[in-house]
Amino acid sequence: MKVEAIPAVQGNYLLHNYEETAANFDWSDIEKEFSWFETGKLNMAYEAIDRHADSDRKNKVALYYKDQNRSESYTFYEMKRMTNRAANLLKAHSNLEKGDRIFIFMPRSPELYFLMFGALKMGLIVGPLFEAFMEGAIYDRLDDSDAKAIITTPDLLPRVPHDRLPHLKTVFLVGDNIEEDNKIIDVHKYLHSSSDQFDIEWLDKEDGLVLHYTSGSTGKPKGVLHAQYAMVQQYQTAKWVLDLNEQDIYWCTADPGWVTGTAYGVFAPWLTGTTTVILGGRFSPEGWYKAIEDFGVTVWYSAPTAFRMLMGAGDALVKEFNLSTLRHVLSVGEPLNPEVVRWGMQVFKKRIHDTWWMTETGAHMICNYPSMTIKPGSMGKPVPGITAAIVDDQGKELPPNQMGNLAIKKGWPSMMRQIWNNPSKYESYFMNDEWYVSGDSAYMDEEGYFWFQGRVDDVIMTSGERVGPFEVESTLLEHPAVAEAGVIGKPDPVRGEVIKAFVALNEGYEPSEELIQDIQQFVKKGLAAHAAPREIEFKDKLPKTRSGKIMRRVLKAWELDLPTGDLSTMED
Ligand code: 6R9
Repeated sequence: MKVEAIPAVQGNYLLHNYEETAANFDWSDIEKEFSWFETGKLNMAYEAIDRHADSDRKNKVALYYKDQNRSESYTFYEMKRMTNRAANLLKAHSNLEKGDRIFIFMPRSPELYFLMFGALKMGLIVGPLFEAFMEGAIYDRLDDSDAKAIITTPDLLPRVPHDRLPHLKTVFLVGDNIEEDNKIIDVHKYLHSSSDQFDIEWLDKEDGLVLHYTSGSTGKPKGVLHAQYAMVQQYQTAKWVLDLNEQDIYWCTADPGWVTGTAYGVFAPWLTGTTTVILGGRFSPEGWYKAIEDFGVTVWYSAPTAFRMLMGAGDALVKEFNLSTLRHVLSVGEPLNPEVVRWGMQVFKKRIHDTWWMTETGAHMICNYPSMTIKPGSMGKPVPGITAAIVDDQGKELPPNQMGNLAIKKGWPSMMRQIWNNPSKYESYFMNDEWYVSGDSAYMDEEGYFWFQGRVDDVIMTSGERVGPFEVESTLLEHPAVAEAGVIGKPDPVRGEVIKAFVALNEGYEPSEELIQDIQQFVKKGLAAHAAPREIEFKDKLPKTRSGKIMRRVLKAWELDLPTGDLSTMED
């Protein structure tokens, strides 16, 4: 089902001529915009906070924080002071040194960000964790990285197996009535009395920044290490892709446990001195629309699952809020179905700009820009300075419209620098020392737009036809009864594989044989006969990661009675 292209937006966007910029751009030009251009000595926390606090942005709001109990704001100057206090506290109550790993395992709150940037000021490598992780997931990550400290809350403390982690010397606890001992430090006891002056640890460009663990299809989660230098690309894409300027109020809905919540939750907006909204607590459509209205959000970055949930909450709800400040809307994390883009045009009168990148890439790679036509269903074009291609299994570039491996020419600023403790895993990402191979399959059309097809191992072969599960899922979602869909290939003696769909229904629909047939007909008509699922199974909910990706490998494991592998990133 083709959706019409959506023309470029007229206005003051920062990447006004994609072709011209892409032809002439060199990343090293951007280094000039940083305070460290001459010295080469840098620190993310300085660039993101102190630099603005020491400028005429001093009293500009850096952070609006809101949850059920708190509603607070902090200027860049206040952030500088609070992060200095946090750095002093961490330093005084531990033996942490530059390059040591410290994990953060707590719900969103201003303290999380004070402590995170305080740790960065000390030159520590920060490992953010999802709040819903259980003991096994925490153990794997802290053990693999020999973490020396963790920041957590009394509620979450029982899930930190500190007795089994010999390197873990200090547990910083953020809460009330805390009993300290030789390991446990009460953060609130010292935070406000610590000095608000701190000597930042100056680092080299290649020194560590964050360590994000991410799950592959097999084995234990792997630790993706990013370097300080990632800031070059995070800064520039904040301008080109997020289109952030001085007046913006920016809201990224991602949790800091996910790379989106660090790179684009705080680093990118603060590197550009932009006011950032952080909303704590649980998702609710009302709460989210209200946040846009209350803060006057102008740039909003979220994910397809969230947009689909908002879609499910109905268009009438949107009308109860004043969302007129919204100027630019973006999405990341999984395929943005054309249906969702069309809905965005209807209800927000805004284009939703898809962006493709990965934990390993550290920043945006392939995106839609305000100055460019959007082809709904496409991820857009490479960020200027990035070379993307579709290559075959030998690393040879394929012509337009052929499906293959989505690859990026090695050596962009925010590229991961290590898989922690696992050099051979790191090497396995690269082909011929030239291409980083993403593990996604895609094709590029004649106009240079990239189209996502699936994870390489998710591609379905049925009766000799290659079918991308995403296309089938997108078509399924256009059926009025379907709220969520996950599609896998099921081994079949005749056809190689047949297509099986797992479907969660919208309210008001009940599973039935008629409905199965109706949905099958719908896909046959909308997409292709060979792409229609032979089997449809109804589920109340589909297995998803915390960042909203449908876990097809779990669906497949259910189907084939196989072990499901590492589930630490799965939603409850
Ligand atoms: C930032 C982030 C990376 C994987 C990636 C791909 C999927 C991300 C997407 C997308 C289709 C998009 N993905 N963005 N698929 N369209 N715009 O998501 O990092 O959690 O490491 O996931 O997510 O499969 O390979 P991460």
